Amino acid sequence: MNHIAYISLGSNIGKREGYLEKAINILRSHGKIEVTKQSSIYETDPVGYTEQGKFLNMVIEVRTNLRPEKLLQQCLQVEIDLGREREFKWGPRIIDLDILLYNHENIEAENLLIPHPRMQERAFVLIPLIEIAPYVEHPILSTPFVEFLDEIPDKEGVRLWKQINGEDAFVHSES
Ligand code: GSY
Repeated sequence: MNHIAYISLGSNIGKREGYLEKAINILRSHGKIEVTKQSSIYETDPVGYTEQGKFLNMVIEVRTNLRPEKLLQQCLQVEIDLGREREFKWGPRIIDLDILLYNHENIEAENLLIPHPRMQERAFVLIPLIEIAPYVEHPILSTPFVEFLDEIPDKEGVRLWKQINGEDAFVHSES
């Protein structure tokens, strides 16, 4: 697997944790994707359209032989497999997968922008990303992501919900 990518996952409908787990398992079952790291799960206040439920968010690192367009297709397929319907753009969703980074590349395709355009402004992306990739730099701005954290206002809207690594492993669970 010769490419490394970071993917943000979010869910704010139904069994949110279950959807995150299922999404990761579907990715894992793909022969050309290896899930190499996963962040803790954070409960986060909705950003943008705020009249909706709280999200569970996390970030994973994958190693893959897929080019970015194929990786995007696979992410969309996961959303379809889990039954996501295209709701209105900023509204609630059972699962959302966004490719944040692909190697150190800057990709501007019609349906795919990498690095993800607003990733450095979103605490619900930055906090889990930094947990698993503390030294990674923004490919265009050449700034380590950890340095963006001081500048963003909504950090208190991101709360640790389930720690994945470490001793106090399970903070919350949804049955
Ligand atoms: O961009 C992903 C979907 N999304 C989210 C999200 O995942 N988490 C939070 N906290 N707010 C969000 N607003 C949108 S849209």
